[in-house]
Amino acid sequence: DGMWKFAFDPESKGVEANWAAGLPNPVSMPVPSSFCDIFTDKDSREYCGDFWYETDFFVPGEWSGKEVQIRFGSATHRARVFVNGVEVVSHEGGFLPFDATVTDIVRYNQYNKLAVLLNNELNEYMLPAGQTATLANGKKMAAPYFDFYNYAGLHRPVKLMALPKERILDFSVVHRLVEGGAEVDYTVTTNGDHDVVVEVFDGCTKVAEACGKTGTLKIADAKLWNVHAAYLYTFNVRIVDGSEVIDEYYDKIGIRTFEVKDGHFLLNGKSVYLRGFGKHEDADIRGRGLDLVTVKRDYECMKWIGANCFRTSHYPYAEELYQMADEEGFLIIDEVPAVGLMESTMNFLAASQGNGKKVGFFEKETTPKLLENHKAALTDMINRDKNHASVIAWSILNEPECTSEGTEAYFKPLFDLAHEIDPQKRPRTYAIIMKSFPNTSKGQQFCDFISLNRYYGWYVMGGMGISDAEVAFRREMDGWAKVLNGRPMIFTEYGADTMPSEHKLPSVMWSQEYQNEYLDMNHNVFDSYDFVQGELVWNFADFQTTEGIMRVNGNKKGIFTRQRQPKDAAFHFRARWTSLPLDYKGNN
Ligand code: EVA
Repeated sequence: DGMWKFAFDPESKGVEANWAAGLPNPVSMPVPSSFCDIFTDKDSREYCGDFWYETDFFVPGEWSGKEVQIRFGSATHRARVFVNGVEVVSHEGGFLPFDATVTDIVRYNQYNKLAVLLNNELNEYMLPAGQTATLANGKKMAAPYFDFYNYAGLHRPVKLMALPKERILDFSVVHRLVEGGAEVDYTVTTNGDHDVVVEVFDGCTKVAEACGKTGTLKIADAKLWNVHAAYLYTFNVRIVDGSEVIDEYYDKIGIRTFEVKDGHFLLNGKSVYLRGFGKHEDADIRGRGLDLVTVKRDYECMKWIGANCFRTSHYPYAEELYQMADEEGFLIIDEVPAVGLMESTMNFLAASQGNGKKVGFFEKETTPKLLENHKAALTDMINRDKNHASVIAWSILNEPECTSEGTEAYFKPLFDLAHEIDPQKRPRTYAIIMKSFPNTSKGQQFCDFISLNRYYGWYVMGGMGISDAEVAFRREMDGWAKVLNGRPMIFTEYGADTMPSEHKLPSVMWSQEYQNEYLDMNHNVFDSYDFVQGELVWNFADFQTTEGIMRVNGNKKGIFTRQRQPKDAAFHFRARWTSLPLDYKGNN
């Protein structure tokens, strides 16, 4: 990380012109960050196409004999990586890590050149989906089918790693509560045949030990991981050859179970009512670049307000956020970047007209390609996040067009895949768009719990019409009651755009007073249905979107401003969430 070199490549000539050996006329660019909001001219901020990053790195001589890799936390949206002019890896998808093995390409005891060609164009068969328009002046412009700014760049840390040739590749854990403690089934993957030893420590005290690549660790009187009361053990894996340690890896694990049962979410067998937010990785200037200061502030705000859960709308976040959730005892619904699977730049609105805009997004020529990309992202997300105690569920899509014929054929393999690869078999869901009703949604039957994005009183019958909105809302809820079959429902979105500058008596839409009235109406509805087991308001904070007549320098549905200061609604939520018991509407 640090200050790298950067250049746009609008004619895509960099590969042929060997920019991998050094960029012509570069500017400096911090990593990690989005490049967009750093620039002061519009063409650069809105740039769409190929662009390059470059840096030099030193490889110590004593690393020779080891496996040397470069790991990217993410590169948005696609990347080709060159080391000393040689292409070493390419990757599609802007929100998950990948690495390049460069053992035989780097020069030891010398500086080496790393160049990365990125591209931020959108299309209909990659995630997230959208289009790339070309203006009359020849410039490309991103036309997202989603409501967040198409930030791009090296958004997460880039790490240079030296690893033993024989090493630990992966591990997974599954927890079980038993009489007098807990059992942890583990699997370790290595690339060799030497013995594996696994130990669990509580602070400095060893509490369990096992040998072999798979096994069960028995922990007497295990301290369980809980909401706002996270307890973490140290999980230590070693590959050994007699007394010699060939490789060693540490991680933190929280022992807990999570399941959906009889209309409730059970954490360690006890009901938990979810409360919190849909979020974004989004902040001033850095865009979607990882910023630990913002991450920490967000957790402080979420603790203050009494939240216990958030959805990583609309893409997997940086790993540092999950580690923090493990430590702070937050619950995460982890979402793959399957957003915009609906053909419209304001898809969430267009789709809500009439009975939903029907374009058959899952019946296109490109659908098989989209499905392959979707499976790859889902696999990578689950493999990355499967061991986090904080991760309780997988969100497999956000607001897809789920009323058309191809829905079932598209959904089934994805829901099956999530179950197959997740060792903990976490519950699966997707965020269901307005106007996809219990009788018209062809995807809801795949969900282990139902997640609704609803805007009654905002996009639907807002302002003076809010009393009618409540009637329509309740009518819809009565319909869902008939198809739940013991599944809980949560709200993954509800919210009202609110300008922090506006106060009005009596209220009008966009004022702080209206946001509170809107929330009261929604909460009244939630409170009158026992099957509603969670409320994740949209959004934690105001965030940047594409410019347009629907947005005032971004989406203003935040409960906090983009600078992470409270709107009036934050105090409203604090009063509600700190008074609702953890097992509100529980079965205990
Ligand atoms: C909104 N509605 O209109 C939100 C969007 C979000 O930002 C949605 O899932 O239905 C989308 O991305 O504010």
